[in-house]
Amino acid sequence: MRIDIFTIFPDFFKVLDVSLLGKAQTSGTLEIQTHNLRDWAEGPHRSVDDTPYGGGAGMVMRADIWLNALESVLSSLPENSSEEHASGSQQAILVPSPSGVRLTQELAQRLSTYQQLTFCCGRYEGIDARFVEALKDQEGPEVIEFSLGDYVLNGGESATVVAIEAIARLVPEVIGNQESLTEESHGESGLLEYPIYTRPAEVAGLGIPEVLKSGNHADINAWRHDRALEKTAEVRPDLLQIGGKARANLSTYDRLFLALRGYAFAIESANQAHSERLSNVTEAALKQTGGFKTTHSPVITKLIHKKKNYVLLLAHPCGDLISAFEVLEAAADIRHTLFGEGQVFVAAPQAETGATPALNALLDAGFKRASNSQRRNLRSLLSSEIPGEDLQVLELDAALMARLTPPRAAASKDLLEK
Ligand code: 6GU
Repeated sequence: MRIDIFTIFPDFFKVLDVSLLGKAQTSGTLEIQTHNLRDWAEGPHRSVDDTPYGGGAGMVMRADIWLNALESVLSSLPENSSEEHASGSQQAILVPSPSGVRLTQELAQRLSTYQQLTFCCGRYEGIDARFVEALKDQEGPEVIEFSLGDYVLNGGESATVVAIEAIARLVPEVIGNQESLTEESHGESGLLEYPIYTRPAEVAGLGIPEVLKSGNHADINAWRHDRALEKTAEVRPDLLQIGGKARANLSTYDRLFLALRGYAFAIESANQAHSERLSNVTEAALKQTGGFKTTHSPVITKLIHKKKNYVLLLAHPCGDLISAFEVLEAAADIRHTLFGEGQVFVAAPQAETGATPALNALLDAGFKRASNSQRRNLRSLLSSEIPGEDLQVLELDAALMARLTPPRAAASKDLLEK
């Protein structure tokens, strides 16, 4: 990959000569060229800026100087033909700006397949708008104004270093061990990364989770998955909401895991009436809980400690848990109405397929211990509650139950049993 950087501070980019990116440059995997914008400026001061039309604070970088600079360097590079386009040999011009599109892992991933990238580091109040406008008008490389986040930097240099690091590390050969890329935060699952540990076994009185010393990889993966879910729900609940990156990958288990920890989810539904009812419930739940992170419900805590065998998930028409609260209420209701102690049923509507076969299968498979009248009751309760909807059953063995049990439930166990 070739990278060209235009800046009035070429020295800024010496940081790219160290560590992995330095090595990649030495080996030839990465070629980084910096260009001093002042080389295209005229006059004794080689000034590149002027005062803004319309007035206002600060100075604006001149579009003509920028266009000349890019033209003289980019014209010497190989063309961006459509054939190359198909084979991934593309070019892009990247302009750091607080008003650009967000630099995400997806964007970094896409750009890492490009052959050549040009970064244009503006300073002061930015570059005359006609610079980007003219570039977009020309037939030539794709132009992307990008931003790191909702804050303002003094110039594009530091943002460019960040972008280059995010992009270049995804170029094969730049990072020796490509496997280390698969499980990190913002990776495929969309979840944040689980915590990691190394020797010594004790630091500041803190030990290592036992499971990580067990050598049991299934257990270790399960533990890591659970911690990734918790961490994401705690610090980035937006990733789990509609449109969030982790949303589509959430399994039935994941949804239940999160619901039991009090994370309520917004709802999407094709059915207007249903959708409204569910939204009201969710809203109420969110109000009661002051956000996504809710208190732990005593109802579910009690249920969890009753050593039950099954969880019945009544999912929403679109497969979502309605809200922790509705789930908890339904769980308590169904259990009290229909079953004896020793089983827990967590409920929430769902509807990709017809209800009846699924309900029958559920009753046959999951509720063998229920009496016929209990089954009839369940059937009518469910069908009045969620007409025509499907049901999902999660059968819990002891191990799954242990994973699902929220830590605070464990802590308050004694209290609740009294
Ligand atoms: Cl890419 N540039 C500048 N100047 N400020 C920023 C930014 C970029 N991203 C966030 N703030």
